[in-house]
Amino acid sequence: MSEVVHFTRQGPVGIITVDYPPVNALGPGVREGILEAVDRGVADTQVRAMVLIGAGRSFIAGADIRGFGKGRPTVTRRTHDVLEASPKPVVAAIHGYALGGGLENALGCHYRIAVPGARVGLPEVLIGILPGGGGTQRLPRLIGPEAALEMIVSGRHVPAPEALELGILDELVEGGELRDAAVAFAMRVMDEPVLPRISERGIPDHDPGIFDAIRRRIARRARNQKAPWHCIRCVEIACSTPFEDGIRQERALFEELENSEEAKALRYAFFSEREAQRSPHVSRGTPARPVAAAAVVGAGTMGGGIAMTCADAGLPVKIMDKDPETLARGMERIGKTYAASVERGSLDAAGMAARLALIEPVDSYDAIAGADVAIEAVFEETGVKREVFETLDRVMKPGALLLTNTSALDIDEIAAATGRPEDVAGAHFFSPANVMKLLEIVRGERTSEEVLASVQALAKRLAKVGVVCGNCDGFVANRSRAPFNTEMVLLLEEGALPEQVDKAMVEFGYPMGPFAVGDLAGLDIGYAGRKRREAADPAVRPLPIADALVGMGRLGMKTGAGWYRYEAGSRTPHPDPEVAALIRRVSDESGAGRRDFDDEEIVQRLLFSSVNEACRIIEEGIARRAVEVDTMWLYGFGFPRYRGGLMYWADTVGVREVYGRIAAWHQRYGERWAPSPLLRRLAERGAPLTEAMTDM
Ligand code: 3H9
Repeated sequence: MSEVVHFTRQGPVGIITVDYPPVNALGPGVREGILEAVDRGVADTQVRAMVLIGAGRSFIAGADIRGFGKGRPTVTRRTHDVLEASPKPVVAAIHGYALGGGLENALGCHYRIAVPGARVGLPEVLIGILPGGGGTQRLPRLIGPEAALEMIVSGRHVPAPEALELGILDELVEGGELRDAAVAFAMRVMDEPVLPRISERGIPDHDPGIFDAIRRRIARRARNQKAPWHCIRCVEIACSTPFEDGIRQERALFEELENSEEAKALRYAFFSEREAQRSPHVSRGTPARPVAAAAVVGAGTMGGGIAMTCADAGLPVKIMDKDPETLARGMERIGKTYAASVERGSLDAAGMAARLALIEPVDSYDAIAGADVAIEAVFEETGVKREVFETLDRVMKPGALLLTNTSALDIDEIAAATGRPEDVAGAHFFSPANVMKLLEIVRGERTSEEVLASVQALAKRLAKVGVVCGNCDGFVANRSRAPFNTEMVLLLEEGALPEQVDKAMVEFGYPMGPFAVGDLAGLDIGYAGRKRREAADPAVRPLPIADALVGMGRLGMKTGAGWYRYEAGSRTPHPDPEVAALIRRVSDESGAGRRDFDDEEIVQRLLFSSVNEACRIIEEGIARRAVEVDTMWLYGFGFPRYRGGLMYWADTVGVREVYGRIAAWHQRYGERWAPSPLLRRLAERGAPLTEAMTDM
C-alpha cells in the first residue's frame, strides 16, 4: 500500500487515511494511493462501506500547488469519479480543511460529515485557476448555482456549520472522535439500496440572471484577470450541459488557466508570503512569550484600530489614554466602527458586544502594568514616544513586550529610553489597523530573537502578516514607497493631472489611484514626514504642489478638498479646475514645460522608482529578500496580487529593461534616479529581481 495513503479495516468499514503532512495536499502518490485504496475496499468482500479521512491537522487542503505548471500526466481515472462510482458507500470525514481538490474528492463521496471547526471551500480562484476536479459541476448540483457561484468566485473558506446549512455536509460531529463517528455513520448507511451521487442530480431551480449579475458585480475587481470569469462560465455550463460534457469543458478551461501569467503570479504570492514570514533573524523553534492580555497606549485612530484588532482576535486589551476626552472619543470611534460592520452585515450584534467587552478603557499606566504586551500608538514624535517608553519601562512587568507603532522613527532611540532595549521592537500597523493585514516588525539593534519570535506569533494570532525588517527611516514599506510618492507629484509638474495618474494606476490593478488614497488618508500625514526629510537632507526634492495644497487647507476628504474636490457627504472624487490651475502655475514657474504621458510611462515611473529603492533596502540588509518587499506591498499598499508583488512584477518587465529605464532617467532627472548597485549587478547578470538578497 502507498506510503501516503493507508487502508485499514474496522469491522465492515474500510478506512482510507491520507497521510501527507503538513496539510494532506494531493502530492505525489496521494491520488494513486486513494485509487488503490478504493479498489481494495470495493474488492474486499468483508468491507461494506468506506470512510475517507485525513491524518494530522487536516482532511485534504487541495491539489499540491508546488506541482502546478510542471506538466501533468494524462489521468485516465479521476479520484472523485472513482469514489462516486464505488458501489459501496463512501463517507468523507472532514476536520481542518477540505479545500479545492480536497472538497472535490469529498463531493465525489456519497456522504460528508465534519467537526464544527472544519472549513470547506473551493479557493482555486485565489491562485488564478478554477476547481478542475469536478467542483464547478458538482457543487451547483448540490447547493444550487447561486450559492455555488458565490463560493467559487470568492474562494472563501466556509465554516462547517454554514456548510451544513448550505447542504454541503450531511452531519456535524459535535462530540467524540471524528473517525468513530464516521465509522458509525458508514455502518448506518451501508445497507442503503441507492447511493446519492451528486453527478446524477439535476440542477436546482434558479434565476438565469444570476450569471450576468455576478459578472457585473465583479467587473471592477476582476478586471485584468481571467480566473473569476472562467469560474462563472463553468457554473453556467453546469446549468446547461450534461455532467460528463461539463467536466470536459471544466478541464479545458482549467488547462487554459494553469500557466497563465496571473496564475503564476498568484502562486508566487502564495509561497512568498509564507517565506517572508520566516525571518532569517529568527531561528526556527525560538520560543514565543505567551500573550494573554494586551495594552495599547494612545486612543487615537491608530490606537483604536490596534485595540479592535486585538479584540477581533479574542485578546483582552486595555486602551490607555491620560486625556479623558481622547479616551472617550476613541471608545466612541471604536463603537461606531463596529456598529457600521453590524449595519453592513459583516458582524452580528452578539459579535459586536463580545468584542466591546474585551476592550477596557483606562486612564493610567498602573492599570496596564500587568499586560503581556504594550503597543504604543501616540503622536509620531521621538521625544513623545521616548517619554512613553520611559514610563512603560518603569511600570510594565518584567518580560512584557514593549512595542512602538512608529511608521518611520528610530527604534533604537526609542528603546534607549528604557533599561530593557532587548524587549523593545517596532510593530508598524497600517491604516486602518483593524483592516490592513500587514504588520511590519522592526528589529532594533538590541531587540532579542525571542522578542521577535513573540511578535511574529502575536501577528499570526491577530491574523496579520508579520514581516521582520531592520531599522531605518521608513523601514521597508514606507521607505520603498516614498520615491513613488515623490514621482507621482513630479509627474504633475511635467504635464500629468491627478485623475490621469489615478486612472493609469487603477487600470494597472490598484483598487484606488494614489491621489485618491492620499485624500482619504489626509494630506497632512505625508506632509509632516516630508518636511522632516527635507530638513534632514538637502538632496530631498521639495514638492511645491503638494505643499501648496496643504497651505490652502486642502487636507483631503476630511476638509472636502485635496487633490480632488468632494461634495458634502460624498466620497466621490471630482477633478478640480483649481488644482489643475495650481499645477499649471507651478509647471510654468519651474520652466520644465508640460508634455503628454501614456499609462505605461506613468506606471513605470512610479513603480520603478520603488524597485530601485527596494534594491537599496535589500543591499543595506534592512530587508533581506525580495519576498519581504513583495509581501509588504501586497498587504500594506494594495498592490494587485495577480501581479505577484513589486519585484515579481518588475521581473515580468525584465531586469535589464528596468535597469535601462532607471539609468536613462538618472541622466535626465539627476541623482534621485541613481541606479542601486545591486540592481546594476542583477541586470548585468540577467538575474531576476525576485532573487535579490542581501550580500549578493
Ligand atoms: C486545487 O485543489 C486544484 C483542483 O481543483 C484541481 C486539480 C486538477 N499545496 O498556509 P500554511 C503548505 S488547487 C502545496 O502555513 P495554515 C504551505 O506552503 C489547491 N503546499 O498553514 C506551508 O508550507 P511551508 C486548492 C501547500 O494552517 C504548509 O503547507 N487549495 C498547500 O496557516 C502549511 O501551510 C488551496 O488553495 C497546497 N495545496 O493554513 C489551499 N497548502 O511550511 C491552499 C498548504 O513549507 N492552502 N501548503 O511554508 C491554504 O490556504 C492554507 O495552507 C491552509 C492552511 C488554509 C490549508
